Amino acid sequence: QAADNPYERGPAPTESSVTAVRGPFATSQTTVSSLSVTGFGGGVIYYPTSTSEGTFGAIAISPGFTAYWSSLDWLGPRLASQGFVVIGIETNSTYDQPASRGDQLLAALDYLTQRSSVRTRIDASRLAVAGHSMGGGGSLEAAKDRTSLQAAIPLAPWNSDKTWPEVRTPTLIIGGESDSVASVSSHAIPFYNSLSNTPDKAYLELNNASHFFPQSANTTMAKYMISWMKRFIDDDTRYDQFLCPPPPVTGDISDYRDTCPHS
Ligand code: 9J3
Ligand code: ZN
Repeated sequence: QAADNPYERGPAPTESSVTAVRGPFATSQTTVSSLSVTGFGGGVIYYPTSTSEGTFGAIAISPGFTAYWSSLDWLGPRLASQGFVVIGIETNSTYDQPASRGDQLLAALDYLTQRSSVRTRIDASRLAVAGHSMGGGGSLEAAKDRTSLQAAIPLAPWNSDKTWPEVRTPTLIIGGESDSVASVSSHAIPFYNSLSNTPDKAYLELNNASHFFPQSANTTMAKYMISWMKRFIDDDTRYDQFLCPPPPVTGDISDYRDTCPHS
């Protein structure tokens, strides 16, 4: 790791490394039974197998309404292999609303850093949340409730609360241009615009994508998630090249808004 940033993990990134199906770290995984935890419904932890680079930042991810972690599980190894401990959660009920999903994401982070079998592998000061749909709305709820979070990434987020001035966490919202369940005009874009106290924010819109884009492996989505998590969980400015200047609005990207340069 570089002497000037104790949080950097892994080699210098390239276009090929941030778009790869797997990053530089070999990973392991372990299932968390709902019976062994409180405040959320268990899930799966993915983590870099090696401890030779020290501790890692950690990310909790929630699925959407009626969905299970299995709907997003391609993200577990994808993110962990870049140098993060990831917990994909099950919710207490698949019908839980965004505010509850936010509380459950925070309970999962507390479990991960305080009680889980991988707790010694984690830097508990470097934590993030993400989620799909009501889980994305939940990631905004979690960031509102815990301003110490280092990054949030709502994916096709859904929430009846349209205003998020309480959030202080660097937030990347990813929306689908053709989402007819949580339309970007009623959800992702108003949420982005309302993040008035978040110095670092971005809005990535995926061309022609439906509400369910996070449920299949998506290279563009993964590239920007990895870059945002690295930049703000690890303070790793080597990833600024993928965020600022912003990508051109062409091909897979139908809109991109940002606050470059990032602080
Ligand atoms: O988590 C989601 O997929 C939320 C979208 C939804 O079904 O909202 C209807 C109330
Ligand atoms: Zn609000």
